[in-house]
Amino acid sequence: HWTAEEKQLIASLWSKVNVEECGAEALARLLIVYPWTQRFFASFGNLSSPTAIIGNPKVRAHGKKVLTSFGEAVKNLDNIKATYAKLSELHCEKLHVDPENFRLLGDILIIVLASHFARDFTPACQFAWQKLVSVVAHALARKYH
Ligand code: ZNH
Repeated sequence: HWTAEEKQLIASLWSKVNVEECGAEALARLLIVYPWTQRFFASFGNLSSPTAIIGNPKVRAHGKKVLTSFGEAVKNLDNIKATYAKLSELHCEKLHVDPENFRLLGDILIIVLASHFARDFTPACQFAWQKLVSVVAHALARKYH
């Protein structure tokens, strides 16, 4: 269900993304803008202020891990459900992350990409990425019942 143009827009933007930088920024923004998401990361140490969150090495490392994993969707656009079957189980059964949080993180990722790649982030590019973060959120939420 992807057009050739959408695939191209996604791949070309992704090729410019620094997963370490953008992953760290996206997760830090999630924890700052939606502070209740901090409860999943009690083991990450000091999350007491925006500065602490941005400077927290565990937040950075986990942000990179999550965005790297997001890259699997980019590489497997036609097979996203299967790609995240195991991760969906993990988030549902072990981590108990409310799937609403996948949508929140997706929206934040869009903001991070738009702010880093303003010129490339055309409305058509945004459309393709909104679609992608929505498909990823659905795939991750799939094993919830
Ligand atoms: Zn998550 C983990 C991915 C979202 C929470 N994650 C994780 C991992 C991965 C991921 C890959 C690792 C696994 C293993 O180790 O095996 N995520 C992901 C993705 C996404 C996500 C792709 C989207 C896009 N998460 C999310 C959210 C949240 C979360 C939104 C909340 C808020 N995760 C989580 C946790 C964990 C994880 C808590 C665990 C951590 C530790 O280390 O402990």
